[in-house]
Amino acid sequence: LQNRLGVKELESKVVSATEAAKLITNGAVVGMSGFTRAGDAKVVPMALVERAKNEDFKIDVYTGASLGPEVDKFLAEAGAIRKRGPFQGDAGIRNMINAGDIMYVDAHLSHNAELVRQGIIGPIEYLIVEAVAITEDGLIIPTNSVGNSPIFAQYAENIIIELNVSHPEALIGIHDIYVPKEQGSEREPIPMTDASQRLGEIGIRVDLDKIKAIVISEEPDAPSLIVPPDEETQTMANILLDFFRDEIKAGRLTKQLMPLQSGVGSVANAVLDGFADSEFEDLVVASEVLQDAVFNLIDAGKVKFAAATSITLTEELQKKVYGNLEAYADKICLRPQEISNHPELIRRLGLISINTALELDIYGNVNSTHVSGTRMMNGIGGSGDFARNARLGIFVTKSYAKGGAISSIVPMVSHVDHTEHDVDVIVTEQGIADLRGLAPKERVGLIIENCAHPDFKEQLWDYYNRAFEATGGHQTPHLLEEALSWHVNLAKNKTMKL
Ligand code: 0RQ
Repeated sequence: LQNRLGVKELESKVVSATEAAKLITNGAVVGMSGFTRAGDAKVVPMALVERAKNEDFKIDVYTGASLGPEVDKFLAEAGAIRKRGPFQGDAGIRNMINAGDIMYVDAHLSHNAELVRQGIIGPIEYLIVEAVAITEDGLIIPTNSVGNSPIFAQYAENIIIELNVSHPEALIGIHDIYVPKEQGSEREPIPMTDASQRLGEIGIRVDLDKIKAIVISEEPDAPSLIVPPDEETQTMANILLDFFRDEIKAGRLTKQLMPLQSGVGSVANAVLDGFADSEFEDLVVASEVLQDAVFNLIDAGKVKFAAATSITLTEELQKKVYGNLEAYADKICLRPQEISNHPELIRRLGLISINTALELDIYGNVNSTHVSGTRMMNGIGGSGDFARNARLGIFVTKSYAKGGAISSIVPMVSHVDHTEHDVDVIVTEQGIADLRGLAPKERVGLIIENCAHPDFKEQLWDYYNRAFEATGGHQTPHLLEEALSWHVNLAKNKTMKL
């Protein structure tokens, strides 16, 4: 513990999780660490679950992104969450959100920090943050994610630290904590022109008087749920790699490409895996989550630097990477999500961003969040931060879902997360549609012919042709009474096939 708790006076703050959990007031707004099941506070939330079983207890929970089961399943199912933001990815809390039991604010992940600064989110009574250490000079060193913890720490009235000794000390030095000042005259440009630049301190500087409790923990993170590439995700990866090759031939990219961002999930991971046996080299990753593939690419000498706000690994890779973190220390960096996802930096660095759609329409609008327009899946996460500001905003999805009953390409999306203005390229296992510079009516043929599943092509053409006819060729032809009929058919007959 000596190495982990550098400020002697704080030793008196060490208490049990139960004691710490008692500090939080019913009805409070609570910030928690954690981003995509990495670096979450775990033991204090589980003590809150116990509290909620015995008394009236409900709080608003804001985090970096999705958490493991402690909060997004057990705390939710204990009825202890009134409102949740800005991202989740667990069936437990998802079902409660869609049953109307929990209010959910699904937000761009770069936006939270400004909302905290403005007091829209808050007042935050407590931040519960997982840390690997508190240094002698009082810096809180987060574990394997940074998320929103720095901004929460700045604005929260109080802080509870879960000092998790199961995380390797080698994490110390990996973080780069830089927090922009208030908007307005105080705000300066973020001085980063290269994704590997460090701008801030190795930990979160806080007013030590705010630290009300320290709980020692050994709970490991819930491992990442990534499934390995299948034939179709592999095909999508190959299509994308060929697209990058064409961009190099056209003189728009070099073999180093541009810094890569990829969303969480199997396709994103498969795409990155695909670089391993390719001619691309000296790649830079500037993403929000570093999944297994990034570490494999560092090992293969393909990735020279990788920055993000979280490291989310499968159990097997967790063992390998954390057992040998020193080997990666000069090649990785974890930043606050306000920085990893900052529009200013995404645009300046010229990112290539790859995110996932649930469905998209014949004009290129993308729905990443709402199943059939009403039911929340996970959330927009960082996909909007990246897609709108990237040099190349790419969306991937299989062309069908649920065994072929659902077409991922529909006449009109039932919810829009990424408008046609933010979507440059679409990839399915069928092929690719490069929409850059095209008018809506020019996109239709590419999307249907290259990306739609063969079972739905005729149906899509039929819709478009009749919409064109009926509107006399409007900018974006639609039959308003029919535009969502595929979703209605799905609800009634369990298929989008007419
Ligand atoms: O459900 O497993 O029950 O069959 O959705 O779909 O194809 O396994 O793909 O795991 O990558 O998830 C968009 C949800 C895709 C995810 C989404 C059903 C499908 C399956 C999952 P089953 P897949 P993935 C990173 C940045 C948010 C935006 C983003 C996501 C399940 O990638 O949440 O990228 N992205 N953010 O059957 C009904 C459709 C469907 C459908 C698929 N059209 N209708 N169900 N499914 N298409 C995140 C962060 O920033 C933190």
